[in-house]
Amino acid sequence: MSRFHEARFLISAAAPAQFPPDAGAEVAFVGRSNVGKSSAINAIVQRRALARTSKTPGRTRLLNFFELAPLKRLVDLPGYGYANVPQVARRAWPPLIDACARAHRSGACS
Ligand SMILES: Nc1nc2c(ncn2[C@@H]2O[C@H](COP(=O)(O)OP(=O)(O)OP(=O)(O)O)[C@@H](O)[C@H]2O)c(=O)[nH]1
Ligand SMILES: [Mg+2]
Repeated sequence: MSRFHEARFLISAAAPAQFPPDAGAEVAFVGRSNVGKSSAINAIVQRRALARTSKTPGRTRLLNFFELAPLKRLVDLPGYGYANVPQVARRAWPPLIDACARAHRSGACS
């Protein structure tokens, strides 16, 4: 039984302005495409499809924020490296991932 039975999807962000308010604790999952970032989130909350997964690299295309409990969030990021998605979408990711990393370095998140 997961400790996080109230886990819920919060928002998909395509730009830093859409990130939830920077309060509380947040853990972001960053890594190459298809390594199992979204699956790791599902394993933590013990749900099959809270975060969407796929056998094909490039499944996660936005920053998906999940709330485990009030002010405790997980963030599922698009993978870097190979991704079977249009160039125009891929070019948007590095600045988004950088913005997320900067927010995490700011100290408000952990
Ligand atoms: N063997 C094995 N396969 C796994 C594991 N975790 C995930 N997978 C599989 O790896 C594939 C990719 O999983 P995802 O969780 O979608 O990977 P991701 O890192 O979120 O991928 P992107 O969203 O493309 O960046 C799926 O087919 C999963 O079933 C694991 O621990 N072991
Ligand atoms: Mg994913």
